[in-house]
Amino acid sequence: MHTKFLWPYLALFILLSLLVVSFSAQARNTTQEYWIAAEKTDWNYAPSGGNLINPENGLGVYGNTLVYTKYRYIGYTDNSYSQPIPQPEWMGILGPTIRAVVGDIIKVHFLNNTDLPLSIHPHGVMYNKDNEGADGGAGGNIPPGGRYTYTWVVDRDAGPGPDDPSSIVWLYHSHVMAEHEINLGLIGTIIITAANKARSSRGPVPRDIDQEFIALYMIFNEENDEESGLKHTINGRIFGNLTGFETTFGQRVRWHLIALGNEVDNHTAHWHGQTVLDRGHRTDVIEIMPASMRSVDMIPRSPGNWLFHCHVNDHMMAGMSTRWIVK
Ligand SMILES: [Cu+2]
Repeated sequence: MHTKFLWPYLALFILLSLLVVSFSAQARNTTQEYWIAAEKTDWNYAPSGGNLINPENGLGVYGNTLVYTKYRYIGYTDNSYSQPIPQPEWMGILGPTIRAVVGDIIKVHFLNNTDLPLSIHPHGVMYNKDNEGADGGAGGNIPPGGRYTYTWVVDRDAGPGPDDPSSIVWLYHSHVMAEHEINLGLIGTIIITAANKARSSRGPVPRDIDQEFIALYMIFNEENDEESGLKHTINGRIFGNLTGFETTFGQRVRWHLIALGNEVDNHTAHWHGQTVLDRGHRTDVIEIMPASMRSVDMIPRSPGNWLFHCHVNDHMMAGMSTRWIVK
């Protein structure tokens, strides 16, 4: 019984256990904090004033009116809500992207700077009734001028499943009168990265990916179903007016595709020049329906100025197209 020889090993074992426990506890307690205001703004569906896909065709009836009042989620640097966080041009009308890693806590400090009661209702993450942002909980109806801090838990069930890529997309939107507020433009996304696939807790992006894009396919209804007011958009822009989907040859690119809206919002997102990998399957068209959330990967193989558009005939005609550029 040479117990005295065991003591150093036992001490080392205890020390290592403590390190593992404290490390994993730390990893699970990262809080991702966001300051998001809802604001009323003018929105131009085609800032160039023209059809950038087929200039000779013009904008048709969809060009009759281009600027409408929208409500948007705007991200700020802190609780003074004075410094908006700039977004890439390709994000269009989308609210700020909330990012977290499985194990994190998300805190969203919401300020309703509009004239309507609003909320933020997340998909995917775990919440209790007061943090649902809908349906009667404390965060379900924030009056004009009101503030609320939502706390969401990014548990295992909010992260990528066994067949998913290393990050997946969830929607968030206002949910007092959801159908009305979604059409107003109160839409954003949450991207959750798997725990062991993130670059770091401060930058919760997947390390096996170089670039992530988000594309919302949605028909905004501006004029009570009048055709001229049915704006067939990608991220809130029509006829190629969404710019900035730019990448370089050989980059590892992930596309997070979402749709929202009505029964006409059945979209087939199609890339020219490239295929995508969808959970092990190759395709160049991804079908999305209202509230669909899909994440697919590509490594661009051909430099070019390529179309990225909805493949539904009526939607193509109505301007649900833009370009993605491979340099
Ligand atoms: Cu479509």
